[in-house]
Amino acid sequence: MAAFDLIIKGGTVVTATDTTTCDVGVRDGKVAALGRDIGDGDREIDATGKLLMPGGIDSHCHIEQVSGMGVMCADDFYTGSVSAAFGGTTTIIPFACQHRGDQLRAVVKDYHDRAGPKAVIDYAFHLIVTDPTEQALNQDLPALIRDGYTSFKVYMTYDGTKLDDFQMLDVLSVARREGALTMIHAENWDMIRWVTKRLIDGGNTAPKFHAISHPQVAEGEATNRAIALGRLVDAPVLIVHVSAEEAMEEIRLAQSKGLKVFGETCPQYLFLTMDDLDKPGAEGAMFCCSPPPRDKAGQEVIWRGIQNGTFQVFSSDHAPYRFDETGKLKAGPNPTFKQVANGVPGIELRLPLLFSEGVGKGRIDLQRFVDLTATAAAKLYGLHPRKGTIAVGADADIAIWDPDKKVTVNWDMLHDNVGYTPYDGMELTGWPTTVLSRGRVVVADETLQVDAGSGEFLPCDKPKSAEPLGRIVPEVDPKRNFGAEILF
Ligand code: DUC
Ligand code: ZN
Ligand code: ZN
Repeated sequence: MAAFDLIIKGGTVVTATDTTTCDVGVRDGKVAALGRDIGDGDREIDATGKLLMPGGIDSHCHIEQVSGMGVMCADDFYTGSVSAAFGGTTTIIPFACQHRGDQLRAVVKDYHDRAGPKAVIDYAFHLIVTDPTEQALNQDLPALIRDGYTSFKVYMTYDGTKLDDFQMLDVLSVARREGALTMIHAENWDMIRWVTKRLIDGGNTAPKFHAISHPQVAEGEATNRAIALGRLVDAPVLIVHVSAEEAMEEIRLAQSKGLKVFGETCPQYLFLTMDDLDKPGAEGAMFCCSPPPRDKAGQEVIWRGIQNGTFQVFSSDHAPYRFDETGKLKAGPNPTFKQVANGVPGIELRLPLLFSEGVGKGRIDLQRFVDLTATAAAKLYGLHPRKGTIAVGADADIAIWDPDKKVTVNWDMLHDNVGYTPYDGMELTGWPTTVLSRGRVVVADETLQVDAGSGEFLPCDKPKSAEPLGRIVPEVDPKRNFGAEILF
């Protein structure tokens, strides 16, 4: 009998800390041994000349979700997870999104019903909380956190999703008490709608004005406020999809003070600019996302944040809408920018883009690449060490990369259901050619090898990232507030 179910021979194993050339033995879906001459497997993969990296974890993607404007994503859990897998991602953490009036428990059940029969790779869920009722705060959230939904996103913007500061504090204090991490969409809604009204009143309705309507100062202000709200109740926060220098600087400053403030950025802020929104007719709608892409200089700023560690995670924020009446053009062939569903696809290209432009161009090393795309997310969201690394005992979620493979991006080669890619024509070097999830070969020879529904739900642990510092601001510290009891 062979020692392993599978052995991957001769590849170079890359983790967030090391690079080693060795064989990988897989048994019962887990990495069982790393080394040379470790034995044989029932199945063998020759990975000579290839890189073995932990399968990516996409910790920010929208799948089979109805947007605030009532538009259904183009990808369901089948196309979304297949597309992720072809791009080297083996775990996704999409959102179970509460719309106002929804009960959180019912929302979670609904997403399980959608994902269970379709996902081909493993998945967890973040919650989106838009309606922090007494029931949600005191019963549903604590119970769901205990059941493995240990992170939630809140919005400071949009009429249908926005929490005010008071509600944010309510949610943050539940997160602190129960051990969950709060992800924050930080943009100042009043600034956005004030500028939007003036743009629309002036007849400036084309998609390109979307970029003008979300000024960088709106992101910077809200990021500053989000951090302050977290500080008041000593709750760690993670600022999602950061696009603007001011926001990045707020995060950096907070980190330099020792606060638990985490940052996420996405491909659209490295590879797109606001000029992409300036296309003929409604075509710019394909690039409308929030926050919007900024300018060339802004891209370099975001690269700096990736290099200096301000950003811990690089997610896709895959928010897929087709360029037709089911998606971007739901309001008609010439929508105002206000009517365009916000979001761009990116679940499949996230890793190849960062590999080619980051590692390939010498901006980051392989360790940073792995950390940004897999390891840090596993740690931040309570999936480590099962996910996010190649180590004995971890799930055998491995992407085997050909670091020299050259690819010119076009939508036909992708596996999502969006119908276009914002990255069309880009020339990339490096591509994941074989992708394993729990030791199962999911993708090989440019073909999907597994069935719909073979992905598993992953309950998340309460992450260390969410543990409070124990450093509440003096005014609410029982030792400094004349004895008043302020319950968090
Ligand atoms: N926020 C997201 O996280 N994704 C898409 C659009 C948005 O506003
Ligand atoms: Zn958002
Ligand atoms: Zn998003």
